[in-house]
Amino acid sequence: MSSDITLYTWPTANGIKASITLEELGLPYKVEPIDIGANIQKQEWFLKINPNGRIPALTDGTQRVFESCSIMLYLVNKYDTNRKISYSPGTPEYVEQVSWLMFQTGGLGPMQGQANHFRLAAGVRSDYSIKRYIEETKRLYSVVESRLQQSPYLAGWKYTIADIASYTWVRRGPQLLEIDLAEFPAIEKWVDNIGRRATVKKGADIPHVDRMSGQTDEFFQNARARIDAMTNSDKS
Ligand SMILES: N[C@@H](CCC(=O)N[C@@H](CS)C(=O)NCC(=O)O)C(=O)O
Repeated sequence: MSSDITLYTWPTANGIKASITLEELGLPYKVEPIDIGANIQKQEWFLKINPNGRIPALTDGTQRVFESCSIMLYLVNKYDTNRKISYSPGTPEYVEQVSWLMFQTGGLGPMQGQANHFRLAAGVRSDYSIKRYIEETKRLYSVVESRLQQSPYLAGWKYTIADIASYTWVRRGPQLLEIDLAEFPAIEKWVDNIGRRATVKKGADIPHVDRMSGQTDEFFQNARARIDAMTNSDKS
């Protein structure tokens, strides 16, 4: 099947969901780097592709697709005819796969995103928000842990886009938020296994950006220390 795919992206948790999916499917695609630090995603031309002004977005010929999980579903529904990383529409496993995708896009992503923001990047210190969002992130991890205690992958017995969607968030959460993965042994094993895939390694580095791939433990320690040095701004 022919494709004319351009991926507009940046190497973030949402961005790499799309590039890992494309790598898994072995599809040819062009990459248009969108530096979100320079607000390229808010430019007029980009809003025509994603009216929400965020990455990732994708075009396939004249078709535009935005929202990372929507991009993943679009790609597998159209191109994963061998069902390498997806289940067939109309099957119970497909419904399970979509349920876990929605769990990620409606829960894990937004909650961990807020935890990351308040713990590492905010302009004020809010102890209430830090506690609320880290606790909610950990609660969501415990939901993933329970599921992975029952089956090796989120949608069942096969590695699918449902795993990719949550993996891209969970792989960095512990480092960013000081979450001890020893509390979540099934997640730890699942993250290690997925992270070893050559396709995942390649997709997680698209586009390659030195300042993103060079973020070390020290970088995140410094970010947390900046917040800790502020006075808590919550009103009681
Ligand atoms: N629900 C959206 C979220 C996309 C999103 O928040 N992308 C972030 C990067 S991970 C972004 O573009 N941030 C820049 C901005 O908010 O302007 C999706 O899954 O695609």
